[in-house]
Amino acid sequence: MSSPVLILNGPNLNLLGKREPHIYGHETLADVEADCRRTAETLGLVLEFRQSNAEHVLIDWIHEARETAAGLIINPAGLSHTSVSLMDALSACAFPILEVHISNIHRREEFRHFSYVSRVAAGVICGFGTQGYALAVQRMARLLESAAQ
Ligand code: CA2
Repeated sequence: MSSPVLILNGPNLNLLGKREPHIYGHETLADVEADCRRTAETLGLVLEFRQSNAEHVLIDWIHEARETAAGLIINPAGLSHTSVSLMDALSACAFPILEVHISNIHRREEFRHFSYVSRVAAGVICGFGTQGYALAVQRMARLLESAAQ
């Protein structure tokens, strides 16, 4: 079986669809996972989809992914704006990394405009709502295809 694309979700994204629908919409994280799986299936990709509220758990998963994954899609949530450690873990990965934000972080508070993760990501999707995840899966398929040629 081919190596999976890992989709990681950071702190508080387990609340998606349950609070603040005016910012993040009505879809839950389970809905997002289902959407990503549908997209991945049409593209022949295998997915792993995870969420944690703990920075160290996300970092451990990134370390594990260095050995097992073909690529990584991450919504680092609030850690985007604060975590040098998450950026360092990601910078040790050889595969493509795509960053997703549901909201348009550039239209929001100043402190959300900067992301450490963007410095190590091949691309960033933000402001496309939860649809951004499936778009990132499509982009990842294209990047992996090009890398294989
Ligand atoms: O727009 C995004 O996807 C964010 O990564 C979401 C983070 C936020 O800190 C980033 O600046 C932008 C927040 C994730 C928490 O999600 C919630 C969802 C529903 C209710 C409360 C929080």
